[in-house]
Amino acid sequence: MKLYMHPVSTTSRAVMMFVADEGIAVEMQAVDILKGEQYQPPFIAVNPNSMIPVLEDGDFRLTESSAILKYLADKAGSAAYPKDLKQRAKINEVMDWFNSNLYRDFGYGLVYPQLFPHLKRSSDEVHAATVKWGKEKSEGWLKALNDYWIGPKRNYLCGDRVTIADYFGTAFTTIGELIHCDLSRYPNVVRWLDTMKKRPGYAKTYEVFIGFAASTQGQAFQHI
Ligand SMILES: N[C@@H](CCC(=O)N[C@@H](CS)C(=O)NCC(=O)O)C(=O)O
Repeated sequence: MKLYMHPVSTTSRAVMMFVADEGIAVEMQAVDILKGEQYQPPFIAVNPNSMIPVLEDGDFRLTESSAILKYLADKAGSAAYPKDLKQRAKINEVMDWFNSNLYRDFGYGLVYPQLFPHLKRSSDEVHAATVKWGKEKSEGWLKALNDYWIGPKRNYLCGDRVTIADYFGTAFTTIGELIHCDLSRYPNVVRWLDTMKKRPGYAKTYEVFIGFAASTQGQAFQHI
């Protein structure tokens, strides 16, 4: 199998860390999204959406990080995506929550427009309003993540065992590190991230991401 990815990409990191932890044999094919390789014809032929990650398994091709994680977990028979209907439904629920709520406002609202020139808005006024909206909405989602989805008792999002939702959610929640967010007012989130960062696949998967975050230190960001 082959994964089109970039080590800084949020949605790639979700899949990469799971693959690393589970020891799934996947060849990594980097797509330089920081230089616009996703908009060039060779990659558009792979994914007309110009986005990573993309998984290839023989002639089977799959986009969407959530779908890729579920496919890989099922293919590997991983305990991180149990077959029980209700357990699985709760994992799907929280993954949908991250993908549609937190990612939209934290990633595409607050963080990405401040970091990536092609996502900066066309006027200063629109840009500032986008970032302000993203910040306010992200604060609400992070509070929900802290108080409801994780809460004071759970070690992982869906109970006491790691699931694919945790790999997915970790990738999205760590986006804030790129603009040096301080999540200390969300202690359950910090505790859960600390737990995830102790997993075997974290250091290798996040190495380039951590370096990228270090390179933005000292820049003036609107952040939490
Ligand atoms: N819904 C997609 C979103 C993928 C996505 O946002 N990918 C980003 C990297 S994290 C990307 O490829 N961005 C390219 C661009 O913005 O030009 C998924 O979950 O896979």
